[in-house]
Amino acid sequence: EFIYHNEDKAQKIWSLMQTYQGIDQKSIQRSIVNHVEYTLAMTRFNFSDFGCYQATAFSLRDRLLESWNDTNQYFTTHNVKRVYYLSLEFLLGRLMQNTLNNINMEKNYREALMDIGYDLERLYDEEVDPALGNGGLGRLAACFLDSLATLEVPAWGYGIRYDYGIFKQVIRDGYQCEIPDFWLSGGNPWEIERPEVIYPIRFYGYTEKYEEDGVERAQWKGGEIVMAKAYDTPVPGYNTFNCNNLRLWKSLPAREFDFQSFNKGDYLSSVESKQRAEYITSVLYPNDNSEEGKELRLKQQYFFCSATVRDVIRRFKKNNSDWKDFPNKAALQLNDTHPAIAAVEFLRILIDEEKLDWGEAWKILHSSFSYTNHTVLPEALETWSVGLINHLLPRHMELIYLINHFFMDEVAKKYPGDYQRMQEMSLIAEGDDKKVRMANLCILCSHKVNGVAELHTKLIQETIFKRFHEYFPNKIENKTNGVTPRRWIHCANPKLSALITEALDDSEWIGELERVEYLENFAEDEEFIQKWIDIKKQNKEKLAAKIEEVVGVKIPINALYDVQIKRIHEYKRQLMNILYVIHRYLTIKDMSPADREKVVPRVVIIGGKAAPGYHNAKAIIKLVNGVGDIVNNDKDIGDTLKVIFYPNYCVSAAQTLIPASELSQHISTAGMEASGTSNMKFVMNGCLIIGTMDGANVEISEEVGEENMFIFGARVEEVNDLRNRLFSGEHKPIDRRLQRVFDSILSGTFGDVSIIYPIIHNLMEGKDYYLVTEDFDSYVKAQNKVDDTYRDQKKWNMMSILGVSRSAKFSSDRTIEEYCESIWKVDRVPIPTPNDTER
Ligand code: B1H
Repeated sequence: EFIYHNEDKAQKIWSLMQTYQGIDQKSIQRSIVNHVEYTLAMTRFNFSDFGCYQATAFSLRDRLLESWNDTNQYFTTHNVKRVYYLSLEFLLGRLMQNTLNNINMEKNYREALMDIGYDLERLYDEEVDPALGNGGLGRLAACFLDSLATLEVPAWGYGIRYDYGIFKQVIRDGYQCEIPDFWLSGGNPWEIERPEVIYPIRFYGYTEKYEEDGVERAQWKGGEIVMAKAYDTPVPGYNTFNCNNLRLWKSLPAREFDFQSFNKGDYLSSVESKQRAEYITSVLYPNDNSEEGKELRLKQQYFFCSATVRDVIRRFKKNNSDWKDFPNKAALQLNDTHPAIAAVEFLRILIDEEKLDWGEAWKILHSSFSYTNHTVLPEALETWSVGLINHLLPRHMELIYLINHFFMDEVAKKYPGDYQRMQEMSLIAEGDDKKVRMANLCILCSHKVNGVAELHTKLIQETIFKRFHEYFPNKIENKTNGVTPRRWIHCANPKLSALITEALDDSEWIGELERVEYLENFAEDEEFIQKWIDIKKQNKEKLAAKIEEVVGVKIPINALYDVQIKRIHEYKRQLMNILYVIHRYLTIKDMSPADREKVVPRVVIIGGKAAPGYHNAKAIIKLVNGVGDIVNNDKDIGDTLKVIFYPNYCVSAAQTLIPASELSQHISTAGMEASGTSNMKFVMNGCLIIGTMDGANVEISEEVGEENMFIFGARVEEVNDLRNRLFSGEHKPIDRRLQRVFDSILSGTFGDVSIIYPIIHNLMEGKDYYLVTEDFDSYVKAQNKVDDTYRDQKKWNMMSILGVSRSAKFSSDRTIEEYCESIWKVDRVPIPTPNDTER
């Protein structure tokens, strides 16, 4: 960036660069081949598909860097307000196809590669799937990056460059096994290492108090230092020259030796302590919707927050001198409470290093930070023990106590004598092991807090954050999640994308999903419906081939493809799904051959990872595999039912599964799934939903119409009563069909009983927290309706087309526009596109 301070020098260097990369075939080929030769040092006469993938990725990175540099230069000279999205997870998925489409070069590259003997689609499959996230929360961050760049909002993502992403799941003997995912082994052509962007990060130590100009001040000292080094990944927008950035931090040992041990002659142990530094960013914690409370996790959080806050402040200071301007130049969004410590770090820097007074510092912090809550599950709400924070981050613990002290004073003034309320709102949960409640901290430090779907927001306002909602009535608001139509329609389902473009007679819908509304006019158009059916069929064929390859089971094409893919969790009720499948199997077994002919054939596909320590989730995986083994090999029922556990569900698998699905299941106990986002992706791909009135399903039903979905189950208002009744033993007897399913499981029909026994036993005793037994009857009825509807293909496809045409609300572009408007207060900044002569 510094070279631009000197205009002449910049001009000279630019003239040496001559121009941007050309978009003609020769230029594309030359840049790829140059990378084969000079970057990869492979033989130019015969390079593998993987080599060609790498060289192609490098050539794309070159192009992205042009717009990345221009974008950052422009933002800096115009001193624009930027959004910073802080997240411990970014579940990006593969980048090549998305990059090519966003910069509108897929066709050019396909032809250029074809001409030298390479097939672009095969190269796509060479890319590792970068999986630095667990599930919905991490994928949401990735969709947001795509929309932010597309909407030309100046925005950077900040996170951790884990060496190991989420584990790879393999199934052995029906059990989940976890394989470490060292995703960097083949190199990462999309990132740029920034050895010059490094920050020292302190851990442990002590605070020293001193006086300066009559003011008492504090300074954090001692402890150990670990270095944070930046790695940047360009984030191109769709159909714009703007290119944003994702900056991920890696931990490194500090360069100097620990001279104390060195002088004692203990060279080896001084090197050992350095190696510990590198562990910090080694591995992503593989829990979705639950917290482990491990010291290393807190280290990860502080490590990345400190580096990020310092980086943001450095950028601010380059162009600004008055701290009061900070909130007009930066909006920091906390993706759940995982980066909560960033707020305290920011406060510490303002007070201890920048020497601002408390009032000023608090105001700046509060006007620039905001927080998104993603769950109401108690096991996922983060708390950290006071002892641990005090040990690892002593100064931060002092500041947390100070924040709490001022806040409790305020609450006491407003509600004198209401100790119950003070206890609930305190940042500290009292007890033998005192804990800091990170959500309370985030709410206090933020000017806005948001839930991720209407129902979820209402729930946090009325339950977990009730007191805060009373206290700050305008703080908590809704921002319904969304997904990017670029990856989830255009890339994942190119044939559907082409059909929509043909029907609308232009492709602008990809950047403005509102336009798909027009498809409604085709919902009863026979010719259009036939094309619609053909596309689904081709996608099903592709999936069937994949399943045969990875699972070794041949599945029929003419069956209804029924899919539930998400992390395995009891609240998501994969168990209810498989219990129904067993019921269906037993019912078909009972039938005469003539009646079996009339059954709508189904392929039930279940996929998802269980957290490695989550025994019940693992038991459910084992059961699904056990059912598959029996059903898929039962000659009596033939092709009327197949049950597939799809291993290692991940973003790239979703891109094959979703376009091939006809029915998808979103069947969480009402009130437990904050939003769900795959439900949106399925609707966009013409898949119908069977689901409960939970999370974003509620809003999907408002948009597409309840008559176009299969909604069932207890509503959120009923859940508590039903649960209490079950637990008090007042429940009605188990449904006889369900009892038969239990009996068949317990008799060993589907393999080893011991693992699943406690779960089934509890259900029979009424210990059914997730209301599986309660919702079963209503679920069976909804499933019957699915079959009846599927028999009427015209009706089914009409519902499918209507779903797509009414899915616009669920584009993350809409979500991001709302965040920009009411939380971040940032504007679009389109950067000038280089003109044709420069090209
Ligand atoms: C969601 C998480 C989550 N909510 C803790 N909470 C984690 C909590 O590593 N941890 O400790 C990781 C993840 N993830 C999901 O967020 C919700 O369950 C979905 O309903 C929602 O759609 C998604 C995005 O908002």
